[in-house]
Amino acid sequence: MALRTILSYPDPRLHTVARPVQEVDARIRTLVADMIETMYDANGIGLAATQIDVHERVVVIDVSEERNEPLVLINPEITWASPEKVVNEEGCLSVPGIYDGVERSTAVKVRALDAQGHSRTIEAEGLLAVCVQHELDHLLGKVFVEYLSPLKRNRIKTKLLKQQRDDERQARRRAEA
Ligand code: GNR
Ligand code: NI
Repeated sequence: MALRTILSYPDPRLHTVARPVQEVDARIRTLVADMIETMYDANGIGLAATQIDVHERVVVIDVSEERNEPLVLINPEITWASPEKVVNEEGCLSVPGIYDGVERSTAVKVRALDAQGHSRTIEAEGLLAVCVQHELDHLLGKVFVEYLSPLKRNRIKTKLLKQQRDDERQARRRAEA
């Protein structure tokens, strides 16, 4: 298994639309294992393949307290979304340090393949429903900040670009020392 690098907003690759997985084979199972490892390492509750620059419809999620119940969703599709919606505070591993409210359905049903390639249906509510919708957006090239006002989004963009420049400068200084 291996850790993969998570892309940071406003990286344009985060807006790539993922294509469906053709076959759940050894390559996909390696991808899934790496994604689970990367998600746990980053203390996230979910990760979409898009975030590690792999543009296939693969998502991993773990909303359990003990972080030992990984959920694998391959070619996920939302088959039902509740008309009832609620605003939740969201964050994203690709938008570090930024949290803001996003309106989502309170419950969804999802059909997806698991890591064995078996089709299954999941009924999600609460944090799992939020996370499923957040991850499926990533597969469509959508980051949660796109639900915010252009003013907020531009402030976030500027802040993260500055942070990335500062981080790179620091890394260079350390390399020279
Ligand atoms: O770790 C994460 N936490 C989170 C909190 C509220 C709403 C959505 C999320 S998903 C995020 C991990 C991530 O960026 N997945 O794409
Ligand atoms: Ni995210």
